[in-house]
Amino acid sequence: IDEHTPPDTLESRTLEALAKYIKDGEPKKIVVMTGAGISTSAGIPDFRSPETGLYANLAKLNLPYAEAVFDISFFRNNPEPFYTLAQELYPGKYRPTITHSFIKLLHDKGLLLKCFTQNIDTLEREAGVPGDKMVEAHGSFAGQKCIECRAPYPDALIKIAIHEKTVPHCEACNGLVKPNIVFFGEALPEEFFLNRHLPATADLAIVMGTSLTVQPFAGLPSECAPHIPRLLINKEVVGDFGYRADDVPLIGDCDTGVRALAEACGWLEELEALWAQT
Ligand code: CNA
Repeated sequence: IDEHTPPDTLESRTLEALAKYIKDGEPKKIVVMTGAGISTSAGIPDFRSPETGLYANLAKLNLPYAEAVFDISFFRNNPEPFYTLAQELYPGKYRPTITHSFIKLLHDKGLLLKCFTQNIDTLEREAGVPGDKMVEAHGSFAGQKCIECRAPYPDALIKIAIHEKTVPHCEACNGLVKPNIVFFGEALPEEFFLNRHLPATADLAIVMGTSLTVQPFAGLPSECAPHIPRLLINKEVVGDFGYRADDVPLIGDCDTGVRALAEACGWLEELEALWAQT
């Protein structure tokens, strides 16, 4: 696709044309796909941003490679690095960003088919997006269990362990306890597989704040129907964005991008008011 290739569905590959498409009432089933980049302005570091990302700051944990901190076989033998990091990622101390509120606004307008997130911080829910509109593809910190006997472990005790940076063990079998977030080497939750056909039925896709490097999530935007517009709001071009006639890349910060889109749709005041309530 070069700049002379005409789009199929939009009038042009611009934010204005996309806003017109939305205002004309064309999309009724929007699929949103998000990653750590929508939460960085809340104060939660992502993985892969150079300098500020977690992977760039793991040297102090003495890992063989950065991803090891979230690798189930590494965790079995060496859970301390994960529990050192868990304190930084643990929900409860962060406020949703205006990007999270934008997803809630889409829901309020009856346009949100589903929000697929890779994030484990639950900020979409805290912004008011109902649980049945969410697919938390990599699980979340809501709940934890023993990796051996699968016995659930009490919330109150894991909070203490994470706060004190100690490693919690199962009360029944003394196995390691792990929050219900999906590590490398573990299966994704069933809800991901039950919903992964939805991008193919959407009439607009919005992808925000993800490097699209973790499979199978990274394949979701490619499953959208070929003629539907796909908006990318991200600091860098990712995945197969730009290869389709109706791809609109908005390269930059998510919060700035959703404000620009809301403004172009005439929703900015509503969005700011919604965010102010969070
Ligand atoms: P990633 O690989 O760290 O990529 C983040 C992407 O977002 C990169 O392309 C950045 O350029 C981009 N980005 C960062 N900040 C912004 C911003 N303000 N505006 C626009 N773009 C931005 O993260 P992914 O989510 O793609 O990787 C998947 C992993 C990260 C999942 O398994 C998550 O569980 C995991 N993770 C989640 C959190 C969280 O829950 N908040 C935090 C850190 C990592």
